[in-house]
Amino acid sequence: MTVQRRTFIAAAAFALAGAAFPAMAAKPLVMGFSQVGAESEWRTANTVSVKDAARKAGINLKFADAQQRQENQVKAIRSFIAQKVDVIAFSPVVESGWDTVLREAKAANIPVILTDRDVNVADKSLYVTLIGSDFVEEGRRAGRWLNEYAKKQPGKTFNVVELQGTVGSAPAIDRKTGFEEVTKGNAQLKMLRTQTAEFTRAKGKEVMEAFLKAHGKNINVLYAHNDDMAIGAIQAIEEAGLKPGKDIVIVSVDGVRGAFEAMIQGKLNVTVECNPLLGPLLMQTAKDVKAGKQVPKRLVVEERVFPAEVALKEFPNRKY
Ligand code: GYE
Repeated sequence: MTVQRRTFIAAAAFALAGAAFPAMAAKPLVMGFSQVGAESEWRTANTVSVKDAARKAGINLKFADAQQRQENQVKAIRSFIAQKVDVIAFSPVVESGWDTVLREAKAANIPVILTDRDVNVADKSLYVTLIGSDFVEEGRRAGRWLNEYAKKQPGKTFNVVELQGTVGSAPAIDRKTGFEEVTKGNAQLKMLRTQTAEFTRAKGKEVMEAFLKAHGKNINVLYAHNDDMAIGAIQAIEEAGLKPGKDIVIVSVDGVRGAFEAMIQGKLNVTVECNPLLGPLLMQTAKDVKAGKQVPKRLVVEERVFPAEVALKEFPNRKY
């Protein structure tokens, strides 16, 4: 037997043992993950993705749900530091207020990976990378769709209302920015009202009811920063005796199943995709970081726009 062949067999045997007994091959990596909460269909899909991917990657996941509160996230991160986890990952509920706790993680030599939402810190070395979507681009895509829609009815003006996500969160800030950037020069569009509905169905319904009370049939378009708020608003619109998707054109973001169902029923006009299936990339990145590999500061996921016309055809392909 040649040396090469012997080395090959030894390596294969080692790989096999590693596959069969991962615990013997290496101590499993421990990840502390602080999730925002369970405010939307998107978030639920994201949580499932993270948990599944951790299991498949043999990563020991310590999962904490912050119920949409920053103070809970800070507490969870401090507890991960105290437990000396290998990696901390979290989806920050809001952008600001993270410097102190992230400095504590850095002092403890624990790398931090951001998923989904960005933070606003002066010292970018406080986290390794951000894995997630380009929310400004999502806002632009929503705005571009509306520009095209308005263009088909020249001379008509459209009164727009906006349901914003959680105040101070990256997706709410960026989806507003991107949308404004592409629609501000459009004389056909007039922003009537904009208010937060915290990314939830219940609030989406409540705030839309208030909009309808104040402006009634004068509202032509709703731009919702996520599908859940749009779905809540659809209920309010129907209860007010109007037809969602027709009397009021609705543009939203995420691309969850509920949005496809609403589009198939003709109640939602378009959804801009935001991919929640970040688990596998997160686990791979955590392993790379622990192995000392360089990872890019920003990992952006690919996304599309789904108008109602393609909803029926695309529905069976949706994974969340
Ligand atoms: O769009 C919304 C969720 O941060 C991208 O949070 C995420 C957003 C998502 O509550 O539905």
